[in-house]
Amino acid sequence: MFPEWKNWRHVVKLDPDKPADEWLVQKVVESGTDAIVVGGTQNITRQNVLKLFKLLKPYPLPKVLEVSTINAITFGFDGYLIPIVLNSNDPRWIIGAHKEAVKLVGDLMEWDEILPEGYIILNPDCAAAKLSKALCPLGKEDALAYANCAEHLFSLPLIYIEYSGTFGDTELISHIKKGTNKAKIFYGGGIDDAKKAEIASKFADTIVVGNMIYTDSIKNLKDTVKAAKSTNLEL
Ligand code: 1GP
Repeated sequence: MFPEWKNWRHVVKLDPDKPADEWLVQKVVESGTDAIVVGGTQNITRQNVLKLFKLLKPYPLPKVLEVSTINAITFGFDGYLIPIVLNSNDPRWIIGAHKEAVKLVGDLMEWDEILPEGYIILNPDCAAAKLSKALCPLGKEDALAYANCAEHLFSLPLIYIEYSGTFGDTELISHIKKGTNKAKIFYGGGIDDAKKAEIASKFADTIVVGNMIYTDSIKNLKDTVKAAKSTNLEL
């Protein structure tokens, strides 16, 4: 079963392409974050995913793999997130790669370990936007329309507002949160201190921190967790 995820307020995303060691993993685990997502866009190989998995294995925290390439699927995680890039201009990232993966390894897949996520990528400069040819930037009405398609047409349980590398437009995030009801809203991008974590946690069910782990800002990690957990959603 995919771990219980709907009450997660704070998640750390670890990139297999970036250096990690026991010290870093311990910092992440001790921060009090709700879960660890292993995922990235560039140079994701089975080897570097496995390396991270081994470092994380001793800890009981939920560990899920966000699958961006079939070549790096590694068994043993507690669950698997499957991104569907709603605003991609290339069907490969909406259904093409997924269909190929299911054709190849569908027989081995435990479907109840899988959680699909509807991505809306909003920072045109991030690697995922370039790779998926994301149609962005977007106005808040277009972004909400994608989110509404995700929940009402495709019944996706999770919408991921992705600003990777930069802090997003909080009015847009709030607009999506207020205009959706069934899907949970994940937000990621540019969070590196408690203030940004607090602001994002007002509008997103779950905040995702990534890059700060690999910079000096890791010293703020615990505070981002505290901020996320002590902030109420503004509805
Ligand atoms: C990346 O949304 C996450 O997929 C987090 O973004 O690296 O900017 O924190 P940052």
